Amino acid sequence: MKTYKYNELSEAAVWGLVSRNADSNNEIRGAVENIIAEVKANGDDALKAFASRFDKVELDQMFIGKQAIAELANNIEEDVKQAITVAYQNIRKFHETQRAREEKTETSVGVTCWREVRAIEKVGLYIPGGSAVLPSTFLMLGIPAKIAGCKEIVVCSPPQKNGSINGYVAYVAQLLGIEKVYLAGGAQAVAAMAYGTESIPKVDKIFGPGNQFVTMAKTIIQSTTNTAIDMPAGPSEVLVLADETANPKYVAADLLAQAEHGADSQAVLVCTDENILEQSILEVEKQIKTLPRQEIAAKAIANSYAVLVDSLAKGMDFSNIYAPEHLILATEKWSAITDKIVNAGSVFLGNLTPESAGDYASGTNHTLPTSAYAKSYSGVSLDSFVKKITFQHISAEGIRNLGPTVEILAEIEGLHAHKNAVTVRLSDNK
Ligand code: HSO
Ligand code: ZN
Repeated sequence: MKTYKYNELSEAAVWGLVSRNADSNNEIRGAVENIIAEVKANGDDALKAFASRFDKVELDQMFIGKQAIAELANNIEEDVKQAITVAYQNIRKFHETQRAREEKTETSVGVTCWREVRAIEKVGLYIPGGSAVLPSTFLMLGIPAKIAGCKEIVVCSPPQKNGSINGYVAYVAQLLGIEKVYLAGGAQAVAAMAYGTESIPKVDKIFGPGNQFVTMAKTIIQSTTNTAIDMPAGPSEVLVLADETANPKYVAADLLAQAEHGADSQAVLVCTDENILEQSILEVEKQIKTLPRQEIAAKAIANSYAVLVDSLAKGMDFSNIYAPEHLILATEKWSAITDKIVNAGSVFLGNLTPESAGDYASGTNHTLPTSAYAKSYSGVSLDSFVKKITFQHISAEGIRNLGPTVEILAEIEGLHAHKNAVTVRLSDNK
């Protein structure tokens, strides 16, 4: 891992270091546009043809139903059932707290304004199944969708070679009370949920991570259909901010947990202590050899780097410019610096809080903004599955109070019909 000294870097060099995934790949765009057009034109037939071509499976049915889900779910190991249940309960508990209600406000006498929450009616969840099957992502998306009260939750996951879904994914479906999982993966699944096919319903918003094809499809349908997406998603990333109180073994393990996600993942170490920095890099080299996904992790590590900083405050400056999806504060002094965090998707405090805990089971959501979108986006939460509708009621006294203000403002904008909508009421309510 290449190491830089923060105080020797020019501003341009820092921007160079933090910039990632900016190049839009036109080859991918072209291929994805073709897939979308094909699904739009030929529905299920196109999905079956793509399943044959990409997933190497001939589908006669587009989904796995309740009975098959129950059988698959039943066959998984007991300890896994228990682990999934613990994660389910913690994620549910945390997301339940996001139901906060807002008060009604009388903005001026007789004028009352408030917001009410309504669930997005139809949501589509994309559960990846390529290089890694992610039942945890199903929990992270399915739980807030259920709490929000979304009427229709459409779930797509690529079919396995046997034409079915993974048993762990089935177990999560059962816990969530979801009775169908559609067998569609990649860009074609996104297209199916955006346009609808004979068997897959069109949805209002699509959620979930995926490879570059899935991400490109989400980006395209967001601007070409009225289906929304959760957030622009790029490769996963972590920034570990460490000092002399960090444990190099833990730091390395956290960097590698990120690196094993994908060759294009990034794991950045920012450290105040030269010795801890060097030891952490040595640990990465040691631990990587033990990993089944070491080839993927090695590519990600080659695409990663370390930065030596003079203080935790300087490290936090760098982190805020980077705006990491995950920020780990590998220091006993974390409480002194949390208020300096401006840009991050999710934060892990202290030496005993690995990102893996949040990835799976502590309760927070692991669907987070990447590629510096943490500067402007939040991670997925209950809010992502609802709309907040504003309401207002104006009484006779209220229109007498506020009416003249509206009339003047309508007048200066030259919008006389607006003004008149008030005037006709005022003349009846003197
Ligand atoms: N770190 C990923 C989530 C994940 N990790 C799923 C393991 N499984 C993005 O936050
Ligand atoms: Zn992860």
